[in-house]
Amino acid sequence: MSSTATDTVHRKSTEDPAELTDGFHLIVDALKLNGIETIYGVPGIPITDLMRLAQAEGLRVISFRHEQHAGYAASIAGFLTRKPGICLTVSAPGFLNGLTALANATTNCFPMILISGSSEREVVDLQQGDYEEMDQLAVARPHCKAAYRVLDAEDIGIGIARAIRSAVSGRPGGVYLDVPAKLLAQVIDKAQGERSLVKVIDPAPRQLPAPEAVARALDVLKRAKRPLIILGKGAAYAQADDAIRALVEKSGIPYLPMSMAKGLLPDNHPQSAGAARSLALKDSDAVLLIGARLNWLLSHGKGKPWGAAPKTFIQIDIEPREMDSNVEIAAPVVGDIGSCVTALIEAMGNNWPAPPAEWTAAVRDKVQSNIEKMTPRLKNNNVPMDFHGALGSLREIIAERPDTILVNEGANTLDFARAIIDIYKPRKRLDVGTWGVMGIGMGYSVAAAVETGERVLAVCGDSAFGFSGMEVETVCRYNLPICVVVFNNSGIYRGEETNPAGGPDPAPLVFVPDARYEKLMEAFGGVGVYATTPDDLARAVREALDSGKPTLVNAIIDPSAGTESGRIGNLNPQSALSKKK
Ligand SMILES: Cc1ncc(C[n+]2csc(CCOP(=O)(O)OP(=O)(O)O)c2C)c(N)n1
Ligand SMILES: [Mg+2]
Repeated sequence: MSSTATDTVHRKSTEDPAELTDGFHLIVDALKLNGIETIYGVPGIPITDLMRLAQAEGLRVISFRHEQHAGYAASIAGFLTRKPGICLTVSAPGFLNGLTALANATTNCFPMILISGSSEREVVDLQQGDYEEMDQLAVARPHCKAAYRVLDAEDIGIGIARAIRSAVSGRPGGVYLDVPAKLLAQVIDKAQGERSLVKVIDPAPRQLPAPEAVARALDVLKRAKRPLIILGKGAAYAQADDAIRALVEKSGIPYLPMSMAKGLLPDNHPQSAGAARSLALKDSDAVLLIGARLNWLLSHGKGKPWGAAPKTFIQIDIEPREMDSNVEIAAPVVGDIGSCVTALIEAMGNNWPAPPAEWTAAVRDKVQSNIEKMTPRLKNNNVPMDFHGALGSLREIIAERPDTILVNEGANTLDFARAIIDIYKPRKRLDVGTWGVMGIGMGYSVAAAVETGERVLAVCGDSAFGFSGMEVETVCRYNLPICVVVFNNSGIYRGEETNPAGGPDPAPLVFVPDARYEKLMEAFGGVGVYATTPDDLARAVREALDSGKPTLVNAIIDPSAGTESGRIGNLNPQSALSKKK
């Protein structure tokens, strides 16, 4: 390849430069041809000029302080738009920083393409110690859906087309595209370059379910005495909002939204079983999963949370291998969610029987009593604030402004916010997802603001915020309408632990007490607020959402209010020895 490329450069360099193009231009042209509008990344050798050119050519380029956050931004852009989010990084360390986000995107089924510059193949492959040397393609491969490298400029068009189709078709995920420095500088004939570009036609083709699979699913559902629908983030991704709502309402079946599916139907919908999750899982006899996997978040479909009653599962998913992943799926429905849900609605006909009233009433009563139990706690004015008091005021703000996108990370801060803050519209809640990863806060917030133009409210634990805190500079630099609320309980889970050995070092879970996070935002020209009461907090957040100015509210939370690992403390390994102490 290299001699051909060198020959090409040599031959072409004698011609009129107006007749020539290069790898830099072809990448930008290929992305634009395929409707890509934004690139998230961090510049440096060898991709600095690529970022410059992308901006010059009219793409929006959002330059971050750390590639992981650019990667998270790209991945959530993919979730929100169904187009692959693009993250651009330098070689080895920049690539590795972006790789966490690529792996997270793949795990969460978000379409994303990580494009990384790489060093000279001849040197890398002989391990001769090049600048930022790494066999990136091999490192990326296990962490994404597909990984490709382009070596010839005339293959850029097909390489990008392949990356796009791989990211968005079937089950979406992360794709890695390796672009060696030499490729970027390769010069070829302009007309030839233009001809080599590929516009991806129908990048995520619909996949219709088999009619017999639909009939089987309805048969199970019709016979159920206590049916339940579970909506996963795949259902939110599908953008089949009307069809999903129609199916739920036509069936009359109680539904449970997974965290990022909240808002597909408003959380105050009469069929929502959200506040009666335990009862719904335990007592249901037939469960229709729509874009939700039976992974750890649903206790693998078995064990205590699912109760003793036998369950029959119906599953709608685009990935056939998802079926029977953890338990038997009695009625697999394989296809894209929009097509599957529409097929179910059509096959239900006009006389679909409502589920037994005994069941729907039991769920509704439990929802009602749990909400009544929680309501007074949300109105408390304790100082220092507890999670309920602080989140009670944010809950009202989201109810007033349902278009606001809520980004949420932390342990207690996450688990309480998920339960307390109702969401009213689809794709308005973005959180730590399948891995429960800390650090998505600022990356997701930036992309949510950039991609939707809506206000963003990021509610982050103080530990969670720390993972991406430096990106408040990015928020200020692009003047994005993001209000960050740091739930400052001075630590991970709680802020009052002491060093058991009694030495001068603090315990590993606690931070500097009374840290002034709001000054970080002020350092870059944003608004900082120190809030100690629910009223202070509500006032500051309303002001921020009115003005659209980058704002950080440091919400002081009682260091003793949280619990170990939030709601998933049971996942901490416990040996018989540690129990004895
Ligand atoms: C990348 C990553 N590193 C570490 C963890 C482990 N972890 C889970 S929650 C958490 C922080 C919880 O503290 P905070 O965000 O302050 O929430 P709080 O419970 O105090 O409200 C950490 C470090 C993780 N989930 N992801
Ligand atoms: Mg904390």
